[in-house]
Amino acid sequence: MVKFLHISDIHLGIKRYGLEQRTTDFFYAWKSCLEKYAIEEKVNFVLIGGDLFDRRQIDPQAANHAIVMFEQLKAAGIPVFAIEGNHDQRETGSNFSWLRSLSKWRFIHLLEPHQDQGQISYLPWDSEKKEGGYIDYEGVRIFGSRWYGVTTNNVLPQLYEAIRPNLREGADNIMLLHTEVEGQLNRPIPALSASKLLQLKDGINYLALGHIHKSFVINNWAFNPGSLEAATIDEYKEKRGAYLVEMIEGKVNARLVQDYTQRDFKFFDFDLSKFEEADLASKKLSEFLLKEFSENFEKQPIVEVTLTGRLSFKSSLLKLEAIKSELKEKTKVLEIIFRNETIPSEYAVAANLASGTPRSEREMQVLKDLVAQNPRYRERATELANLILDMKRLTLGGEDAEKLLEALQEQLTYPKLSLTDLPSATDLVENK
Ligand SMILES: [Mn+2]
Repeated sequence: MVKFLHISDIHLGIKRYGLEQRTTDFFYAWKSCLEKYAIEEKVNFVLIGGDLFDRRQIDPQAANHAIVMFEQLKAAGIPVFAIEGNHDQRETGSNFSWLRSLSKWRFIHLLEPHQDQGQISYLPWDSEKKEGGYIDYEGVRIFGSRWYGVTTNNVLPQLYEAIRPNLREGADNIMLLHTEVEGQLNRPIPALSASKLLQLKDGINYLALGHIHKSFVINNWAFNPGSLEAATIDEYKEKRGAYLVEMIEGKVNARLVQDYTQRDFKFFDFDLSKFEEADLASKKLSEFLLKEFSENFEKQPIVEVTLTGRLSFKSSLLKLEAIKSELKEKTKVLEIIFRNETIPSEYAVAANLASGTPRSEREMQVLKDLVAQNPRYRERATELANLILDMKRLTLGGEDAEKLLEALQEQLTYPKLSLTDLPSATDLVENK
């Protein structure tokens, strides 16, 4: 039996929100995950499915973050088998990458197929040169690959043809692959089709995937752990982690483990519809957030506030920067991000009408929305829109001004409604 830890997309050296803590968050996720699930669990080896680093050109801190843990793994006698991802792969035409260097320095084994004039072949690990396409660890053979991007669909059959003669009889064969997989991302880029992927199943017992930042499993055979930390707020909401795997004679028992150090995120929606002006809205938003985070949080969360509703003022008038500073000063919140999903007052008129809506309905909706822009009349928007239409009809019917005024006064039963707030009858006639 072998026991191993499969991780991917660690993105060491990542920078977010200009916060030093965000960079170290990714280090702590990597450190705590390896300590808990590799060293304490006494795994036989660790697999890295690509994107160890967030970029090709890393800074010294990111190199430290990587090497500190490789030293620990080395001391524990746990080898690391890795491939490059799209973030940290070598530059086209260059023979150098940080992963190659780490491999030469004996921190990891970077597994790369040999490529000569477009022909892919696999060579066994050369412990002198510290390079190779596959490597044996006791009863297991592990194959590497590269990031092929949009060409993955074309390259995969060639890759498989190159692997096939090298499959190890009577052993468990593992392959590392950094790729998009069809159906796992809602992005309009050509992803690897599931049927192409399943071709590898003939001979490969465990496909160790990387690249997509959420976990998924295909046929208890292809495993994608997702990013260790959340690179975006949306990723925080996804199920991610590492796979702790036991394998006996091709039988895979993989467990997604997630109980390691990660930054906490909090989410709120805040509806701004009911505020007539920006100062009050800012004050209420600030009060709400200060109350929410008044207790001392052990963890310093990153907070995302989605602003919703229909605005009665320009959103730029909200004092978001001041709210941010105050919250960060008075509470343990690490960072606050505002997501503006409000409907600006100037775009809120008849915005959702289907094409082909009859003119009468369209007119009614425009009037209702115009009236509703003023919070004082919002609740009575339908009633007042009808009143305006009545006035228009009477005007077009040739009623004289005196009669119109009478009719208007009759219907304006609410004392707070003043006539000057309504469009004049002449305006309506001119714009018909
Ligand atoms: Mn990637």
